[in-house]
Amino acid sequence: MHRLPTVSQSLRATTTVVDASLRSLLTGALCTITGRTQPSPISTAHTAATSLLRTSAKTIPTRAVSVALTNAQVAIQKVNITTGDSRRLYSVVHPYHPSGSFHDVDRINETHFLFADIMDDSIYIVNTSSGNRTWEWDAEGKYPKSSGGTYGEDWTHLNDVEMVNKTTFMASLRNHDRVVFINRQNGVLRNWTLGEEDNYSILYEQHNPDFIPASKGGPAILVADSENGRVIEYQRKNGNWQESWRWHDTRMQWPRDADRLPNGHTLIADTNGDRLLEVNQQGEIVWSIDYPGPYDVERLSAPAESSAGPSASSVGLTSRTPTSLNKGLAVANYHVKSVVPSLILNATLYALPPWASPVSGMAILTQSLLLVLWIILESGNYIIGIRL
Ligand SMILES: [Ca+2]
Ligand SMILES: [Ca+2]
Ligand SMILES: [Ca+2]
Repeated sequence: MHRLPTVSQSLRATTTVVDASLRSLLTGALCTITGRTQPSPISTAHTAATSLLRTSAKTIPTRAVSVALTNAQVAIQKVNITTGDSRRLYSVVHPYHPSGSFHDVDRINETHFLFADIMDDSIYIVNTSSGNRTWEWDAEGKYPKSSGGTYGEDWTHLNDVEMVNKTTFMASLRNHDRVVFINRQNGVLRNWTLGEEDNYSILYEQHNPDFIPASKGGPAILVADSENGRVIEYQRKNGNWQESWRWHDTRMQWPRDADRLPNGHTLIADTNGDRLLEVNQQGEIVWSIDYPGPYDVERLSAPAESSAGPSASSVGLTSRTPTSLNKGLAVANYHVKSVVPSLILNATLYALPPWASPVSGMAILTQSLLLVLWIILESGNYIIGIRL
C-alpha cells in the first residue's frame, strides 16, 4: 500500500482545538479526533470537528483535512498542526447539495488527492495544482438504483476510500453493506467484494475500512461494523474473506473507526459509546477516555490509519465479546441494544446529547412518541367535541 507519512485522512473537519483535559489524559498518545462536536463558526451540515491533541512540544506533521466552508462549498486544506496555519488546496461548490460532499480524502502525493464523494456516489483523483480530475469511478450503472438507500439522495453513502496500490482502490458503500475493490482498468473486482446488501452477519452499514496488505499479514480488512456495534476484521484466505478477529463490549455503540497500530493494538472511535479506547493484543482495554461522538481517531506518531499495523491473524489477536456482563446499567443497556433495531437506536442516540445511554435514549423516544400520540388523541377529541 503506497501511503505517505503525511497522508491526509478521513476528515470532514473544521478547526483546531486543543483540549487541555484530554491532553493530560493522553500523554504520549498523540491523536487527532473528528466528531460531531462543533466549536467552529464554519458551518457543516453533518457537524464535524477535529480536535488536535498535542501532548508534547515535538514537531507534529502537517495533515490535510476536508472542510465544509458553507452549506454549498467544500474544500480540503493543508493544516500545520503545530501552528494551526492552513492553506486551501482545492474547493468546489455543490449548488444542489448540502455541505460535506467530501466524506473522505487521502493524499496520494503532494498534488494528487483521492476523494470519496458521498453526494455523487463516486471516487476520484484530483490534481490540486490544476484543479482537474485525472480519474473517476461512479457507482451509477454498477449497482441497481433500487438497491442501497434512496437514489439521488443518499444512495450508496460512499463514506470511505483507500488506495490499495497504484491501480486499485478500496471503497466503502455503506448503504450496500459492502466494501468493494475498484481497478482503474477493470472496474469492480467482484470476487474481492466483502459483504452483501442486507446480509448483516458480515457487515451492517460499516465505516472506515482499512486495508492491511500481505506484507503486514494480510490481505485483511479491519472495519468499524457500525450498526452491528462491533469492530471486525476479515482475512483473505483461499479466495474468500473469513472473519479473523472481532471486538466489542457492552458499551460499544455505533463505532465508526478502528486503526491497527504498529504494536498490534487497536485504536477505536466508539461514536455513540462516546469514548475513545485502545485495546491490546489480548483484547484488554489499555486506556479509554470519554469523548462525545468521535468519528475518526488517528495516532499521530503512527502512519495513517492501519497502514503500519499487522493483521489480526499474523499476530494472533484475541477477540472479545460481552460474554460476561457487568451489573446495573451496562446490563440494561445491553438488553435494550439486543431488542431495539440498531437503526432506530443509533438514529435516536445521534440526535440526543452525548450523556444519553441506550436505556435513557429509548425512554426519551418512548415518552416523545406517547406525547405525540396524546396530542393526536386530544386533538381528535377536541375536533369531535366541536362537531357534536
Ligand atoms: Ca481513507
Ligand atoms: Ca481506520
Ligand atoms: Ca483513523
